[in-house]
Amino acid sequence: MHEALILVDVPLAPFIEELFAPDCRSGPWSLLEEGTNGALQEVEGLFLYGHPIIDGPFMDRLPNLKVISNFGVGIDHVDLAAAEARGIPVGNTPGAVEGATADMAMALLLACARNVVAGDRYARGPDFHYYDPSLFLGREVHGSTLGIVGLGNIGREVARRARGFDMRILYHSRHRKPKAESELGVEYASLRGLLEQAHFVTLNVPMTPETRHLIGEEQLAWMRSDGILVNVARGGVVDHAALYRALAGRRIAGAAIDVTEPEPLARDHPLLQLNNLVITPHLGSAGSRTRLRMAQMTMDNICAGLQGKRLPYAVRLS
Ligand code: 8YV
Repeated sequence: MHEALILVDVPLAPFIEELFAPDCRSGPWSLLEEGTNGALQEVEGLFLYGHPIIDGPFMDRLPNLKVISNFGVGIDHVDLAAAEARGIPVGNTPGAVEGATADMAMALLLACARNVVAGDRYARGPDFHYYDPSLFLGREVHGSTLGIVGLGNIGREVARRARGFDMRILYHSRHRKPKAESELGVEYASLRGLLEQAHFVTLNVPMTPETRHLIGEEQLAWMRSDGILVNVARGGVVDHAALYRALAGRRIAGAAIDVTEPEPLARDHPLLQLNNLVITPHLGSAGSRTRLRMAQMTMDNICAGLQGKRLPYAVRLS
């Protein structure tokens, strides 16, 4: 039986391995460095877990590549125009990650607002001898103002959750969204107006040339001094050097980030030394149901692509 070789960019988790179609075998990314031309010719699919850059020259090294299937919705690392020019379909996992990623935005927001991480360390440590009502005073989330930057599928899910916390919700996006405004009770604001008013700012934009360093020195200066920035989008949306300066100088109160650029950051990166930063290792979609659904969709795209069929979850050039 012909077994299609699918390259995977990081070792496959066992629950994903189980879903691999019987007529597919996975191969390690190292084949790209070590493999002979013959071995590269065997590659028919890419199963992308992390965010390796897949551009035209990369695709040209794999002359029999039939499908690129991304485990996740953000597809900024794949050159879609180059894939289209070569007739290689690209798939992702729309609809699978939005709820879990919005959950994570709220988890980070709450953790940062209410000192959950520092409180956890203290409660386990040697200094906790008696209850002190003046310790770890945070900001109440309920009744505060939330600013959502990017009211796409994830941003809307964040808004739904924030309503349960009785928050006033501002949003900023390229275009005003009157339907969402009435459905979700959100108010449009300019980016500056949003940053100046919101106690919490969540970033929910895709990574594009326009959103690179959308939040830099100037935008951080617009934020309230008691403001908290939450990033569950892509690390590149925030200028890390500017964020470091804003946090270290207490220009803003805190930040909670699930994504960085690069990912992971160098272990001695100065951001990692700050105690007003909460950081997690890109856990946005890391719910077990969500990850299973993502794996199924990624494999469904692979199977369709190998058979020359339309991908069930195809990414289209916009
Ligand atoms: C994935 C994500 O975990 O869907 C996305 O865009 O960033 C995450 O949900 C990630 O893509 C897998 O590396």
